[in-house]
Amino acid sequence: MRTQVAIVGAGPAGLLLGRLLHTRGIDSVILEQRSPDYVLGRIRAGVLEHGACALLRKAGVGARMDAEGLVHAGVALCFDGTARRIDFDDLVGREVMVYGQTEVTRDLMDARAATGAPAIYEAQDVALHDFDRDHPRVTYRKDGITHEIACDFIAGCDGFHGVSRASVPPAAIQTFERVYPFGWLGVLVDRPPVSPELIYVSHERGFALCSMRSTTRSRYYVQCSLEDEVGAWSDDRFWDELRHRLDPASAATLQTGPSIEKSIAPLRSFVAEPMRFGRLFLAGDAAHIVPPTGAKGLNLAVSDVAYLAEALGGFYADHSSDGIDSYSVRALHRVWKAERFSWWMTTMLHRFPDSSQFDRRLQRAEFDLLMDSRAAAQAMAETYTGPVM
Ligand code: RFL
Ligand code: PHB
Repeated sequence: MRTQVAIVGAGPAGLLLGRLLHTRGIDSVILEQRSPDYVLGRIRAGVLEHGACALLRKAGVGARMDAEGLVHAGVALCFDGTARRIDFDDLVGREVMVYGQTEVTRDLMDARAATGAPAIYEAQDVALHDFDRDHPRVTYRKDGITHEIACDFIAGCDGFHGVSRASVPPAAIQTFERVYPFGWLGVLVDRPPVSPELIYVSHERGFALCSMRSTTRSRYYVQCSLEDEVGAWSDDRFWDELRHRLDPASAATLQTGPSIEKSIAPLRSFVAEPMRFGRLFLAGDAAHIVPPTGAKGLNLAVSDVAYLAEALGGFYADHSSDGIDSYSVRALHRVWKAERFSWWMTTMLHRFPDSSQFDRRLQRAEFDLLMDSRAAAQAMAETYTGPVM
């Protein structure tokens, strides 16, 4: 088989890249190691920046998001029981959309199926070859048979544990990492959210987050120990812990119920530089990870592939390599700003095992600055809602 761009991974980065290339008349083949149901079963991000929404609309995959997504004009921050609102509309005139990653992925899968463009699921042993030459190839095994795809470029959109970044010779890549000494225990529940907007909570007992997927389905998180097992957290224990950390008004109105999903995610900051190696490009979690506190993971995947599609579009339409030559620098400029924001939100709101009362007072001072200074709140709102793409 031959294609212009071989895309490894059918998460949001790979599927959206395929869609953006299609709208520019560029062929692609997507290779995914899991089944469609497995990909759709992963509960992950929930917040789309203003610019990510605009891009999905432009790519013709925004209709259901606009019909079913929830526009949020602010978030609440709660520190030791006192909750205050950050008003995005007033501060920066922009909003975010609460629309689950699962739904974005489903819309992109449906759009790809409608075009008939190939997406090969349950592809095993995907291997990348010759991306340092003019004619790269990707091989994979399906139903016991080995296949080869000849291509012009490879897009590594296969997440943090994928094969693409791992295929780069170690001497050609530099990585930067911080692993946080705690995780997030997440619960999905078919109950209306405790508040119409997200609440980010900092409490002596640890961080918590009240989010949602719809007006009837909520997503809640509490900071937990990395040693914790999901099985040790009964639903009752989870709700008790969440109530403890919330402000009194929210704790009193929280509607609890049986969890329909419960999982623990570790928190990590990670960046690989550069994001291009000859004819291989990395995009999304394959190149970088942020802790979820800033809600940036999915949004970075979207902006990476927007830049990459533009770069490849320039190559095919105008025979210009300017875009592909500047892709890595352009993407990393945005990535590091999101890394800083996600690290800052994480540091301000979580309880660290070795933290002192001095550290806690500094966290309080960060919160007070956001509440007292319009400039500080504006900087937070600008970064949370995201740049205009
Ligand atoms: P994905 O979504 O991980 O998709 C990568 C795809 O590549 C496939 N794959 C392979 N395919 C072929 N061959 C191989 N060798 C392959 N290896 C892997 C995988 O099966 C998968 O389908 O990366 P992408 O597209 O870059 O999208 C990034 C986002 O998914 C990610 O940034 C966010 O979901 C991060 N994230 C969260 N972000 C938020 O903003 N808010 C959250 O609440 C949030 N929760 C999360 C998260 C990430 C998590 N992970 C990765 C552990 C919770 C979790 C558990
Ligand atoms: C979520 O809804 O899962 C979510 C929302 C905001 C975050 C992280 C996760 O910062």
